[in-house]
Amino acid sequence: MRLQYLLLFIFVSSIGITSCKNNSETALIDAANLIPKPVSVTSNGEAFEITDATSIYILGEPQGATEIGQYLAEKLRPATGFKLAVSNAADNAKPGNIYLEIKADSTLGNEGYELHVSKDKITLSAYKPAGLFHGVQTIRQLLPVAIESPSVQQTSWKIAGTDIRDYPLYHLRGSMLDVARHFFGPNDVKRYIDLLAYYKINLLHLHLSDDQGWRIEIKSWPNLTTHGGSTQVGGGKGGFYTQEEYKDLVKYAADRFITIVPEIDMPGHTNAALASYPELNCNDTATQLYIGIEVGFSSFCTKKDITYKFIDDVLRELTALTPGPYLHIGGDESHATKKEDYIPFMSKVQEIVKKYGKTAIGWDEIALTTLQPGTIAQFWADSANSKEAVRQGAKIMMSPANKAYMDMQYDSTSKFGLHWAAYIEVDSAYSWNPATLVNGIGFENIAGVEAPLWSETISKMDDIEYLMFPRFPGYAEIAWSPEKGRGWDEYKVRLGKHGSRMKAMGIDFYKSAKVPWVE
Ligand code: IFG
Repeated sequence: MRLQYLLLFIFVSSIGITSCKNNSETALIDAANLIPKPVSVTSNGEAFEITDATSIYILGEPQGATEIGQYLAEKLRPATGFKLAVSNAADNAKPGNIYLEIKADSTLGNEGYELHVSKDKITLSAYKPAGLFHGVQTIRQLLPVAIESPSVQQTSWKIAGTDIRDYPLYHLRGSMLDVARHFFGPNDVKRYIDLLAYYKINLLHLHLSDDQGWRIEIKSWPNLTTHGGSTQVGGGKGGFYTQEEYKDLVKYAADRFITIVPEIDMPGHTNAALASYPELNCNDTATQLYIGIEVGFSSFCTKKDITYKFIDDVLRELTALTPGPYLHIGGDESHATKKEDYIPFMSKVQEIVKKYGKTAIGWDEIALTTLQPGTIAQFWADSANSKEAVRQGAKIMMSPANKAYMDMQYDSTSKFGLHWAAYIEVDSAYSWNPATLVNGIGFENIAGVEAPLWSETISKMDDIEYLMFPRFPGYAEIAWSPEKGRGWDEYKVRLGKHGSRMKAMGIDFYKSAKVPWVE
């Protein structure tokens, strides 16, 4: 009898070993759970291992690929402890290495890439450097979670053998950070940029001025920051970016293929400026600094010439700080500005933006004016405004408050956030299609998708991460991945496994009960 049990034990354990080996391979492939989901992913059953002998080679003419190779090495070195030298190579013949290549395949577009992982090598190719950069984010997500550790981890750095061809659905994929209600210093903004880059986002809209604070140094109007930047919601000390600090943020973002879009909100949401300069007020009397969270009570004096000189000076200095094509001129909630004054005002401001060679973006109320060719209307609440913008031939940035406002509470128990638009749980944040949400706004009318984060109720990076995650990966997927086949039931499983990556990156995310989290 004992012999039979022994034979049975040997048989069972042998199955265990083989299936364990197979499990480790399938685990590698499942470990991807890539977010945003690529256009096409096939596995080839192989696996590549990054070792201390692995180098990163740039094939052919670098054309900007070298910097991406160095970025990849910087992302892999802390957890692996490997040297990962970066250099040029004439061919990809040597096995065990990572090859990056810019190739003349325009079908990938400016941000697409191809990634081939075999047992011998990893080949990442793209039409432009931005595509290589996005491909690097995919490599990070294909590696074991431990790759995001800031210190050396003892594990085998295996990547499932896959062939990926990937490119974005929408051209503009963004987020907005409100640094006016509460000020966030340069290091917080750089962390925010790193998080955006990980999800293949290419636009960061900074809400630089509002009733509670002016956050960007304007040399021709210094009181804007010395006085207007001196406080914030709740009365804290506020703060602002010097032009040097701001230039550093613009470069940090650009190095990660993210364009910064600065917003000076006007004619409403302007109390910080009105408190800084009496002459900007119709009664020549400066207002008091404001530390509450009401909206719609302030307005530039649209009848005064000095108002337009002020705006010209501000937009001139901002243009010099903005290599990107866009200036955001706000235009929302101007309840203290008569409509007959608002319309010519926003027309004049668009003319100033055009004079400085930039393209204007404005909240959807801007459609009350005649829109300059190229002006983008940002849909946040009023579909009638956005349809008017479409009628004028303008493109729409989709930021529906009841779907994409990350400052909305998840539910009534959320420790931060508001709920005037909606409670937005993770499933609701994911389950919408920008191209069908508003009738009259179709795919061809949409410039992009942006998830704003207003900061009335938050003041620290942890608070930002609580509201931003786990909803933000879903917005990134809505903006990047094909709409066909996208669905919450499939996505929630990927997100559940992705939780360990967010944890490894030190993201303080809200553990929504809607998601089947996997430790
Ligand atoms: N609406 C205001 C924001 C902010 C927001 C908070 C827009 C365009 C409510 N304007 O959204 O300034 O207060 O959820």
